Amino acid sequence: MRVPGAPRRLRAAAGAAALAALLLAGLVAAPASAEDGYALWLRYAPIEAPDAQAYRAAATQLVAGAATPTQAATRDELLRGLGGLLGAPPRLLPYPTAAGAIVVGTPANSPLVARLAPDAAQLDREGYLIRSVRIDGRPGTVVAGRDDIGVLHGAFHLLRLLQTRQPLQGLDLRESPRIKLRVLNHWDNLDRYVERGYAGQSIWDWHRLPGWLDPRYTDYARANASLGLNGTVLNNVNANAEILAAPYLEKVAALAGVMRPYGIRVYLSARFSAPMELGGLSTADPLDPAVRRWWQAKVDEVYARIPDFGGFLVKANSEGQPGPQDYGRSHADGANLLADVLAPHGGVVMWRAFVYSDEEPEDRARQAYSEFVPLDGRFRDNVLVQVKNGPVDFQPREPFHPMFGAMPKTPLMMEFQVTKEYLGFSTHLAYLGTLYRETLAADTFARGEGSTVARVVDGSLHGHALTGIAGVANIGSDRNWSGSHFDQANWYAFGRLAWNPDLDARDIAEAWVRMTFSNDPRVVEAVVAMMMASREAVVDYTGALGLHHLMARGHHYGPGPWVDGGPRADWTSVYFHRATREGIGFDRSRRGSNAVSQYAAPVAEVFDDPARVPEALLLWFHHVPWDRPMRSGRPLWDELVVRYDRGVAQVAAMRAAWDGLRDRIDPERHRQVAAFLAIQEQEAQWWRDASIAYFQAFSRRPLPAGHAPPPRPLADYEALSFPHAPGDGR
Ligand code: GCW
Repeated sequence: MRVPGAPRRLRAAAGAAALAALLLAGLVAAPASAEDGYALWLRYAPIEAPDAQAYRAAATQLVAGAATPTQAATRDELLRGLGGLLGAPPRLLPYPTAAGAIVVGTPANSPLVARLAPDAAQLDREGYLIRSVRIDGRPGTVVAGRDDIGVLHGAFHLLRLLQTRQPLQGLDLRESPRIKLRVLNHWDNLDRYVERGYAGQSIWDWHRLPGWLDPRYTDYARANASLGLNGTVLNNVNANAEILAAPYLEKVAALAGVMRPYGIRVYLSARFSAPMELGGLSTADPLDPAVRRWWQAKVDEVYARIPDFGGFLVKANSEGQPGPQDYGRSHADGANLLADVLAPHGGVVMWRAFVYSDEEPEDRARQAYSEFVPLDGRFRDNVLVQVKNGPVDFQPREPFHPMFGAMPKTPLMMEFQVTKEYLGFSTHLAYLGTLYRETLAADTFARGEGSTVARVVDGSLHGHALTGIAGVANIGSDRNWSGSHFDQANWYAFGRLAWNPDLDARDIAEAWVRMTFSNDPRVVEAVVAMMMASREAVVDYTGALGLHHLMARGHHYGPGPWVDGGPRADWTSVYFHRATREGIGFDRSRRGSNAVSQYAAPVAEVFDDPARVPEALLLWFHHVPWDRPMRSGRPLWDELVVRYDRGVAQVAAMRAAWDGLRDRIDPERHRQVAAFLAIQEQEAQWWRDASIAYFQAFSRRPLPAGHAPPPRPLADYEALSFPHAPGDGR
């Protein structure tokens, strides 16, 4: 280290001190900056020779303003990203002087961008274009948006091109988000407990806010912006009213300040009874004038602190949460009350449709539709109804929710679960890009063929400009953010699909692998193959052919097909699988609960017919005999057993594939993934054994040849208890 101008002895001392400081930083940083997963898909690892040369030539200079915090964030990200990828950052200049310049900005804030990409002024909000251009006769690249945030998104896309080794020549890309509100939902409590969270504590350190702004918040915002996400709901839908109290609003405002430069707005889950808990009112009746006044004042207070506050997410009259029905009012009355007070500020209400009656009800899968569809047309313009992807609850496989397509006058927001409550927590490798795409690509037939769920959600089917998509976050305080390296891919896939719901799950997986692990073709091929097969493996070993809700009670860890009794039938497994000596499956056909009738006619007909329903959904819609012949020619029982074993075998295959990559992946991440895959294999086997032991007591059929009987009696599996399994609701 050179310390110019200092006397020699001092210089040596300063040098030693600096060296010590560096070493110390190195010691502290080394384990952290090793491949511990913190960097997510923004690792910016050096591009290998000989490719590096071409990329360096295409990124010699950077012309980027820093007049606003967003511009500064964009410039810094490019310097950081290109610096990492190319070994040294490009020169930052006010005007290009050589070939290979990258020019970023909007036509409004950069005369050069106005000259190179005047059409950027016509882009959609948050959109961007990336184009190969000539600047004074020399080749260069322009990244332009109509607004600063668009430019930031474009910068991340440009970095992705390098990270995934795509050429920087001949570019002509134009991107805009298909869905307006692209948000994460954190089920985070104020004491940092995360409901259904498997990645440590909440990322929000409420106690130290607003004084301490953990740098992790900025990295969170960067990661989300890199995907094009633009909102985050900070607290659990099972909400504590306290989040709306002044001291917490101050903390929320501090977080909003960190998110703002990255184009991320904050939202809060509002507890419907907050006027009573915080305001001391005797009612939370949405039609009561005092209640309305309370919300009005509260919302004004929120906006005084956070002028770009996004709005409220509400879980009402669901699983014991308070709501308008407590006062004989409808979901529309409740949502509209909040919508009215938010509207003058530009805020929205995201009103959840995950409801089912407190009493012993009709088929649980039917209830949200029954309650909400009659309300179509009764919600204010700034209300979105947020619907889970399927009609029960984030199961490894569900049909698409029948509300999609059935409420043409109401913007329906998609809610996916990114955290894997039902797909093995954080230790099982299950890539959800395929699950998300399966739902988004499903055809509702609401307006004839081609009425996909994606088109309901992006507003194009029914002409809505206000549109939204939410993902229940899998983010926590764990160093690797998501509890496992592979769960980062689900955050990534959700974000990419929120931007463009028609993207291909495999392409997303491939980009993620290249950015997160390696561009080595052997790694890319093997890991993408693992990911693409992984979700189906979970379906197979937890219960295929349309079985659902078979997990253990409460914490939902491990198998529990025997779960029965307790406070309500529709929280048990037996309610959903309906196994008897004769057969298995929930009859939702016209002869049964008639849930099929909630789908548009062409879909209903297919689902209603056991011969035409996709086998993957057979037992969701039908109760059929154990010996029913399946397409494979095997009887149903044999087919189920074959699927259980196929799921376990797939996990074994993933382990073998991963082992084969030992020399091609950094040891730290390789070791953890390998250990988690071993856990997954054990647990897949456990699911398989316990489920077969249980269902065989009904089917009374032998296992097909070559399939081993469960090693232990059913009672042993039933006796297992995990009182401290993570993430339970409370
Ligand atoms: O999936 C279930 C979970 C609950 C959750 C609820 C919901 C936040 O088991 O923990 O509560 O759904 O989505 O509201």
